Amino acid sequence: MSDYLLGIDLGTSGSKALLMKDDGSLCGTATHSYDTQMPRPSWTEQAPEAWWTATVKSLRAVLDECGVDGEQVAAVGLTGQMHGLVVLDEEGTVLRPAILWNDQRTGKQCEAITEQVGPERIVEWTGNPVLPGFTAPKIEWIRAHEPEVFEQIATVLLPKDYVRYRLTDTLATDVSDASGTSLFDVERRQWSEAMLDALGIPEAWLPQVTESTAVSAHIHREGARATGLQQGTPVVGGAGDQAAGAVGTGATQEGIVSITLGTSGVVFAASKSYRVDPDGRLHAFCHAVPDTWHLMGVMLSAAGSLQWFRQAVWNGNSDDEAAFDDILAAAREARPGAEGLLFLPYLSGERTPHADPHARGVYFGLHLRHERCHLARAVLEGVAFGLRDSLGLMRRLGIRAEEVRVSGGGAQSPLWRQILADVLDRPVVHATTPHGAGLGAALLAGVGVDLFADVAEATSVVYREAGRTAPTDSVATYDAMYARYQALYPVLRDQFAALSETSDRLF
Ligand code: XUL
Repeated sequence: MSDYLLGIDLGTSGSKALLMKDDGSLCGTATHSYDTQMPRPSWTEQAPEAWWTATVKSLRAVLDECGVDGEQVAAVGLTGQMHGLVVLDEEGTVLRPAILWNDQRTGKQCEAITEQVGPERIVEWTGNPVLPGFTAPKIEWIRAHEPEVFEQIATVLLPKDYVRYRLTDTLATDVSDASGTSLFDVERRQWSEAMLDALGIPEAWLPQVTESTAVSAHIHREGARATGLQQGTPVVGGAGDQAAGAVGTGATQEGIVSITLGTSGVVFAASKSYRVDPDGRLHAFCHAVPDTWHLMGVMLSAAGSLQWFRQAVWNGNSDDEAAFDDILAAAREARPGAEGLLFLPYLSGERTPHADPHARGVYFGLHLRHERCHLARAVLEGVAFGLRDSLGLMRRLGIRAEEVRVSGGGAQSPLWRQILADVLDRPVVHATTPHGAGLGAALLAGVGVDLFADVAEATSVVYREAGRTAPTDSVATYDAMYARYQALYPVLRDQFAALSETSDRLF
C-alpha cells in the first residue's frame, strides 16, 4: 500500500527529507548539511553536487529510520531555498557553483536592468522590482564577468529543481519559485516573454512551469537507483520554501498572516487576487495553491542575526546549538527595550522594507551600562522591529491580519514569541510542528496524487495550534523604541553606500 508522502527541503544549510503518512502523522526527518562558500564578503555559493549528495543521504536515512520501502512512497514534493542560479551546459553538466538567494554581488546588474527596462515596466511584467537576490541579475552578472561560462549555458534552474533534474531527468519548476526569478509573469503564471526579450535570455534555457500541486515528473531509473525510491514515483511541482511553509501553517487563506523566524525572516499573506505593492517593497508571488497569489516581506537576517551573535559575540562556536539557550536566558535578564540599545539586523544587506545590498548591521545607542544580556536582547528586538516593518506595509495594502502565526526555528523560543507579540501588539499563535517547508512539500505531493482533495484539506490534517502569546504592557515601550528604529535607516542609507564603496576598495 503506497500511503507515504515524502517532502524534500533543500535549505540553505542542508537538505532535509521528511516522511509522513497521509493521515498527517510524521514518520521522521533526516537532514544532511553542506557548506556555503563565500569567495568574497557578500557572495554566497554552493555546489549543486553537494545538494544532491546530501539529499540522497537524507532520503535514504529517513526511509531507513522509518523502516519504509521506496515503493511505499506515493509521491514526492520538493521545496527549498529560492532565487538561486544553477547553470547547466547542453549535456546537463553544472557550469559553476550555484549563486544563492542571499548573495549580494548583483547590485550593478539590478541598476542596469532597471534603467534599461524602466522600473514601472518591470513591475508591470513581473510583479516585482529586480532585486540583488533574484535570479535574472545573476545571469547578467555571469554574462558580464564570466563570458566563457555564459556562452555554454543551455539551461537555467532554481536550486530545488536541480534536485528534481537529478531525480527525474526532467527540467521543471513551479509557479511560486519561478516568481522569484524576475523572468516570470506572476499575474499570468508563465514566463515573461517581454522580460526575456528585453534581457536577451532565450526561453529555451528555462524549465517548464507547473502549478505546485501538479505532477511534473517521475523518478527515473538513475534517481531510483541512487535513492531507493521506486522508478515512476510521481514528483509534484512543489514550491519555494516560503509558499511551501505556508501550506503547513495554513497561510493559504486570506486573514492569516504567517511569520517565519528562520535564517531569513518572512512575513507572508495569501491573496485570492493578484495584487502588487506599487512601491515594490513587498514581493508579489504566485502561491502554491493553484490560481492564488501571496505577498511577502523578506528580511535577510532574522535567526541569522542570532547565529551571527553566537559566533561573533557569544562564544565563537558556530556548532554550539546549546549556546542559543544561554543567549536567550541572558536576553531575558535585560528589560524590554534593552536599556535604549537598538540593533539593525541588516547583516547581509536587506530586502524588505529597504532593498539595499549596502545596508549593514548596527548597534545604536551603546552605553557603558550595557552588558551582554542587552546586546542579546537588542538582536531579538531588532528582528521583531524589522518584521513589524513588513506587516505595516501589508496593512497599507489592505491585507487583514486577523491571526498572526509564527513558525521556524526562532519561534520555538517563548521569549522571542513574547517580544514579537509585544512589538506587533497582537497575539501570536504557534503551531505544533516545526517542520515548515518540508512538511508543506509533502502535503503538496499528497494533493498531486489525490490523497487530499485540495490544499486546504491537506493543511487540516497537520495544522494544530500549540499556543498563543498575548501582548503585555511592554507594548508602549516597544512603540517608542520602534519609532527610533524606523528613523535610523533613512539617516544611514548614504553612509551604508559610502562604507560599502570604501570597503570594496580597502578589503
Ligand atoms: C524568499 C527567500 C528566502 C530563501 C531562503 O524570497 O529569499 O526564503 O528562499 O530561505
